[in-house]
Amino acid sequence: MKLNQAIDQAPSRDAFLTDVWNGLSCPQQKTLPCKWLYDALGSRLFDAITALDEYYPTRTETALLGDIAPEIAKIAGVHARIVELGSGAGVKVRLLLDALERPSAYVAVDISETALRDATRALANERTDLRIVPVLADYTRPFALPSLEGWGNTLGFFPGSTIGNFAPAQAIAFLTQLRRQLGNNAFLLIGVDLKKDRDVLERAYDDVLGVTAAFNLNLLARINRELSADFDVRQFAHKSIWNEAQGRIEMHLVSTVAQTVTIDGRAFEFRAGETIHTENSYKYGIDQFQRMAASAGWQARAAWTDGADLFSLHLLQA
Ligand code: AVI
Repeated sequence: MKLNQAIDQAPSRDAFLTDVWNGLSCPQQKTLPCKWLYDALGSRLFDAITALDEYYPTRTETALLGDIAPEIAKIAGVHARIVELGSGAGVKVRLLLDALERPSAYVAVDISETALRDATRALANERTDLRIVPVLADYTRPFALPSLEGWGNTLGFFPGSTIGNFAPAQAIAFLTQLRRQLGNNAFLLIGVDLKKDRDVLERAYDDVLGVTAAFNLNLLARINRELSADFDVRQFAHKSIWNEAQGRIEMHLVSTVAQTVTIDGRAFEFRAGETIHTENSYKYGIDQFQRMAASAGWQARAAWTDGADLFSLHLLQA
């Protein structure tokens, strides 16, 4: 087994507390950064979301990736090393690893320690030939990538349309940072959810089983667990809306009553009906995304969509 020791750049409790205090102090609209949705339970709930009937992105992208992996493998060439941002359960990367000719390394970057450990251990048991480097880090902030010698191409992999969770300006900054980190001539394979019917989108983020609601509400439960807070989670409700003007799904937590919540000794007032904005999920047309990638210095090499035009995969080159 060639599983390296995880490189630990996990965010601290202080960083979490600062984000929560700052986000809940905004007078116009309370907000919380969506990256904090992914503690151990949040990551499991997200995995459950990906299996829901209403949540089309994961199965659509996985099927599309299965179809195009041989094409990607041809372009990436022999001994490529994959760097995956937000590796999660590591399901999709197996399709790439299976298609690539003798991949030399797999660097898995994730913010969730349990997801990273479980996924890389499982993969190391299956792929004894592969060097696997887990990096525990918040990739939305500058972080160090291990230097990997060897002569294969670097193939960045950022599936799932997680790029949609950044505001457009942040997405450009992130893609620029990634281009510098991955290096000259590196490739980036990135999944991007497409614009579509409001109904389909809203159902994908408000499923009948309430899994997405639990995923969203777990953020408050996590704040209670980790930041000595006293949210009464029952007094909040999940809401998702398609914001046509901004081209994004928004997730909110609605305070159903007027209430005061204390977080590590500091009190926050909520009006009845006031919301905490917890996530944006931007959707892009093909050209629109390629223009955004170009302004971050990436060249579009190819783009693929599924038959129903639900989801796209883009291959970019630095
Ligand atoms: C991780 N990310 C791409 C998901 C999305 O679709 O924006 C997160 C998610 N939020 C609710 N459901 C899924």
